[in-house]
Amino acid sequence: MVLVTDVSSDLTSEEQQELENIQRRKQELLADIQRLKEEITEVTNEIENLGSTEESRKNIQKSKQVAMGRKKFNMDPKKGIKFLIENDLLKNTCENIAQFLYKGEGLNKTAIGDYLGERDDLNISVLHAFVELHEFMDLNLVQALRQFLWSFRLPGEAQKIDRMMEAFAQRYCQCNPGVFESTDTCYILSFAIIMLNTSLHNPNVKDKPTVERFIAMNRGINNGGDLSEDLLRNLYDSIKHEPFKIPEDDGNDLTHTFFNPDREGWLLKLGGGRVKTWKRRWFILTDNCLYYFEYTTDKEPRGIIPLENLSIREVEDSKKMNCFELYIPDNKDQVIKACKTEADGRVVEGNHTVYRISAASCEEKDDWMKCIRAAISRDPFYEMLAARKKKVSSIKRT
Ligand code: 4IP
Repeated sequence: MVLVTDVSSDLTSEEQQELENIQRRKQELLADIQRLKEEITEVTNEIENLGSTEESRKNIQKSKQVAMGRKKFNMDPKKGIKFLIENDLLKNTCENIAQFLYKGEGLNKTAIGDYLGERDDLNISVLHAFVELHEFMDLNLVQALRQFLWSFRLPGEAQKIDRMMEAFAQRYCQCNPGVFESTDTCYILSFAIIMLNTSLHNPNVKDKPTVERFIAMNRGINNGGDLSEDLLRNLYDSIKHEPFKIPEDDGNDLTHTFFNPDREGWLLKLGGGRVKTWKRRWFILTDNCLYYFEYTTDKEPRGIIPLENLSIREVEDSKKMNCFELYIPDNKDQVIKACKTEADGRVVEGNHTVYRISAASCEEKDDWMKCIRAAISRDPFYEMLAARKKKVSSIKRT
């Protein structure tokens, strides 16, 4: 066998690419072989057990039911847990359910996150038992977050994130007394780290924060005092050298996003170019964004307008009725952050300082404006975070 790594430095970039493809295919084949081996072992076991004692037949039956319970859980976490409990496959205690989720065998991490984020008393108790299973003693905050954020996928809803991160901060402080003055400090710093991870590793973020900026951003969060610079530097370096490994969201693609819109319908949009033309577009309002498509059946939008920081107002237009506009308050010349697809398929940044839109009737205009207003009302999560920051920085230290 040729030792490919010895020659890789002499290869052209095409050869290098080809080599990487071969290596990737090899990995995939190895994974397939491993899977097949596991299946063969499973089938062999089943064959061996066939016709054997009553007990082993029961075991086979049980493992089949557990597999079914896992599938149910992945489709609907609450139903899955109910099924497992009703069939005596899982004991009905928070500790046992938490253990089952913590082991996570065959479970989808998005489903685990959804279950743990629910507001019911049982789910909240399971969340606490789940967090207790994590051992954070002598781990720095980044190491603890790595472990925690890999054990499930954080759901998108503000209240859920808040509950889960609160439970995390409590557990971290319990395992590491004396590191932070309060759990709020731990909570806020955890978010600062998650945001730092995005800023440093998301290629779309151009302005990468320096360690000095990170330190400055976290002034006063330790109940009015500062955290040690060494601690913050360590955390910064750790994230810089190794980004968080976050479980893939197995179902939350664009199709999923468009599945449950706040509102959708035809509207006319005024183009952003030099020659202004009105185009009929299919608009979908969901997840705090406005998407527009050429046809209702298109999979890819022609444009996406994130609504964060935008305002909406009614306007008169000399050519069209029932118009409204999206704009940046107090900054009429600033271009709105958005993206659009060019005729040749390239995705580029938008160039609108306002988006002028016309609805077919006055009722439709009012309804669109109402829905968009509701969507752009400020992100509740950031408000919660801001409130905590205010709280910890205003505490007078004695
Ligand atoms: C186009 O006009 C369309 O109105 C585009 O809208 C618009 O892009 C273009 O603005 C504008 O020039 P013509 O088709 O007459 O050339 P859509 O993408 O919905 O087709 P926006 O930014 O509104 O999506 P510029 O700024 O890309 O030129």
